[in-house]
Amino acid sequence: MNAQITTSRRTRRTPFSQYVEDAGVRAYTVYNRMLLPAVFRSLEEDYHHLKSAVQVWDVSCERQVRLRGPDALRMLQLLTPRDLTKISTKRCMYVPITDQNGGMLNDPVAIKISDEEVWISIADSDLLFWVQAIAGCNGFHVVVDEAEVFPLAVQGPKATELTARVFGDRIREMKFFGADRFVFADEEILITRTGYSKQGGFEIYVEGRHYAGELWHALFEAGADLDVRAGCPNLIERIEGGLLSFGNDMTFENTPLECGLGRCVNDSQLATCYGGRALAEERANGSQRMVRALTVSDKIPRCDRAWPLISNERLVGQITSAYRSPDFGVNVAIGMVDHTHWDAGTEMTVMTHAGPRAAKVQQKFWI
Ligand code: THG
Repeated sequence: MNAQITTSRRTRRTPFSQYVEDAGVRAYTVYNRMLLPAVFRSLEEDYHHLKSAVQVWDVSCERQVRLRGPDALRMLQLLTPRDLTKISTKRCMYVPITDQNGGMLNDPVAIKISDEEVWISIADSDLLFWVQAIAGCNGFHVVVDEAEVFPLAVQGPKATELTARVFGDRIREMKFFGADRFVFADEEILITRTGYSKQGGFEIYVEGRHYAGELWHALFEAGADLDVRAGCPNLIERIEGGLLSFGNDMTFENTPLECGLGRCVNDSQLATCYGGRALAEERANGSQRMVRALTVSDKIPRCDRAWPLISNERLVGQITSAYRSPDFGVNVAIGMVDHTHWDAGTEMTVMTHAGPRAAKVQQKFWI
């Protein structure tokens, strides 16, 4: 493509956009109608740095769909096939949200704020409308809105050290998907041990815009000797790690079982949650297709459309994310593959928009 995307009021800026630009952001993408940095130096340079140091990410576009009222948790449990018994103010959960057919509407992180409040930290789809409609049409005692919250992620092998320097050593005691409150600038701030990378780290839920600048600068001052940099979710690292991207690797045409999220589909919920009946049937009969890690041969163009997977002149799936991995020396890819062709080692042809390439199903993701 030889064109640029332009910005306007619709491509919402964040409290950190100015700092991200001062740090030299080279490309943005749009996520939930908000700016999300995509590249700083180069995808490859950002990748090596993420895997060796620590980065601060403006992930304000992870919008918080907020449910407030006595029915908030009961309603959340109807929205997802995952059993929420273990959610608490100290533990958040990854919860696929399904429609009446079991199709994926979003794959957010759900955070319990109190007995009467939850935040759904959404991926890139308009979940707010679905949740508002369900609340409004079923008489739930819940008010649903988008909170004025702007998450900032700290990711990388040195993320714990940096976050502890700014928020205190209690950070080090948090478990994966733990949640807690920490003091900064006289504010109690929610932090979770989550983030869209396999390098580990935290997400800080900045409420309002007033202390955003102070926090950004505190992180960069505290991390100077750690080579902290502004960064962003890295396409290569997240493919290696098998982190799915909603709208790319799955849509409402896929179920969480097809997405490899069977661990988030609990039988106890299937009689009651939206789409539960379809999911129970799929579990009983077996899925028709599933997400797979694949490699692709030769040089490949940017994967900005689905690439058909072909075997014996038949369509057997598609690749939806792919990029050359510097560490593994192959093109790493994520695809959805029919049951007839999903076994590890199966070879087929992928029709990229620059021509056919050889594709091979892998046993697992790389990290
Ligand atoms: N953090 C928060 N909100 C988010 C994201 C995030 N909203 C948008 C997007 N990312 C949602 N998608 C994901 C995808 C994967 C994970 C989290 C959010 C993730 N997966 C773990 C893994 O695959 O290793 C395991 C999760 C589990 O099984 O419990 O972390 O990143 N706040």
